[in-house]
Amino acid sequence: MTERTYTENIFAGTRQELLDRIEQHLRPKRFAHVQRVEQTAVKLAQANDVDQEKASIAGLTHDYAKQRPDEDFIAAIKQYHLDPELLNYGNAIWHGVVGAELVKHELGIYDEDILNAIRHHTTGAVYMSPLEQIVYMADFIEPGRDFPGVDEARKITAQDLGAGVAFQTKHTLAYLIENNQKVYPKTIDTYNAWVPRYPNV
Ligand code: DGI
Ligand code: FE
Ligand code: FE
Repeated sequence: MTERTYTENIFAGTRQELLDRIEQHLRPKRFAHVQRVEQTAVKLAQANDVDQEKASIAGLTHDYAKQRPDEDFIAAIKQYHLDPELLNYGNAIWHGVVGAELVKHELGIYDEDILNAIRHHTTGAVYMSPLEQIVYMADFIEPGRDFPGVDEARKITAQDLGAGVAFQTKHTLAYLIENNQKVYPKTIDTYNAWVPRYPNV
């Protein structure tokens, strides 16, 4: 894999040091996934004129908290005074929204664009910066993903990042409904903000 050198002081260490920190918290499959998300995010950053170092760091850290026990998230929701409504959800929502706080306080990454990319990577958001859109899409289309529609998602995203966001949002909401799963209200807000703007996806 390409050698990447960090120069922007977003993380106080080298990329290898960041990888080592992340690896301590993830099982091998998940660790491999975040590295593929990084690669995909960096390519999308290149194509969309977005900071590649931020794309690398956000890609690597987006699932940093995914394998924490529920107690860690519940403690963090209280300690960092996050919306108590969050207590009604679970790991699927927490690992992004609450995970961003763990990335901030444990890894010392304070860049708000990166933290928002982590916060919003599962549910999307009404407003997403280009970096947030990139991490949201890279997570969905990284080369290890295999589900009906993924090739279409890759094609659409290569043509138009925002159209990719709309495609994923529609796909995810349809999946949740199909499986009788609880829909986080912000996921519906994301749908309303993005899908009607792209009538062709
Ligand atoms: O962490 P990853 O597996 O890499 O990917 P992710 O963070 O996008 O998580 C995907 C899962 O999150 C997928 O199974 C769908 C689920 N999800 C997304 N939005 C919602 C949701 N689950 C619930 N219950 N409610 C949502 O609104
Ligand atoms: Fe995730
Ligand atoms: Fe992920």
